[in-house]
Amino acid sequence: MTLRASRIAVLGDLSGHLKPLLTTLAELGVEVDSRDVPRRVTWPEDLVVVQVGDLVHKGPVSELVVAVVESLFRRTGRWVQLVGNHEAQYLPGGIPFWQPRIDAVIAAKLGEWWETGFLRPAVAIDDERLGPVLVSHGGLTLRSWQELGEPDHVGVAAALARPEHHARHVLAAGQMAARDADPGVAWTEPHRELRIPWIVEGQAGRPVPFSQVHGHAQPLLPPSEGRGVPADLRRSTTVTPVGHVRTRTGGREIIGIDPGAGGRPRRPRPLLLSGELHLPGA
Ligand SMILES: [Mn+2]
Repeated sequence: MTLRASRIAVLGDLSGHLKPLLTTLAELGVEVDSRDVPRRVTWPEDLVVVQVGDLVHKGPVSELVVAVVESLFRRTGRWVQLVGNHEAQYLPGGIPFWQPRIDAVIAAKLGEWWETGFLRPAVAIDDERLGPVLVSHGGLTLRSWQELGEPDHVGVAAALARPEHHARHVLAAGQMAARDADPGVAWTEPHRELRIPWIVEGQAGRPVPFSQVHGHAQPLLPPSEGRGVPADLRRSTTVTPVGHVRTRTGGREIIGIDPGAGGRPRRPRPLLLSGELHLPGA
């Protein structure tokens, strides 16, 4: 299915915090009748929200965030939910890594979302300014793209939606979970696993096929900056006034939008795109 929208608001990690979500929605013109799970929602016609995953853990109200997202989707149909590594822990084949676990009923809800296809590995966007864009939780590594047969952004989103690719290209953990394997999109580390290989590709004169938008971790900012950021990465990267981290390579951009919430409520500043949103398998 393809949706056209003049405002495709790509929203970063929420990490168990509800207030920052409600503030951001209000700024986008969404009206809800409650600070809890809304019963009535007034949603601007030109708006679609794509949330990049990590709804749960760290903050105080993971279960409530899941319930609010479900309500927004059911009442508007204009919410697209991607899978983060924190949701992945509750899915078949996901790696259990975080304690305490969320309530079992809500965890089962995430499993239902995955089975019905509401919870997605990635979506593709044709944006009026950026051109082709792939949106996922952590970003698609160069190696995964090559293993998938080097498809375009719509082809990647379609491939990742297929269950046979979930273990290797969606749920596999890399260095952030102290694993050696090349990570799937729910787990990609933003420096060495994502940006550096794509920068090398661009420097080699090979065209980078699409731009990417991801949440999951803040490139160049704490806590990952302490790991030693190569000069090439610093040179090609800009941090915008709202905290988006934009790295240029091969005529494309890799844009990190995780607000770095962690234990503190931080407002996810949406990246506003405009154009066509491709939803595989729907
Ligand atoms: Mn994450």
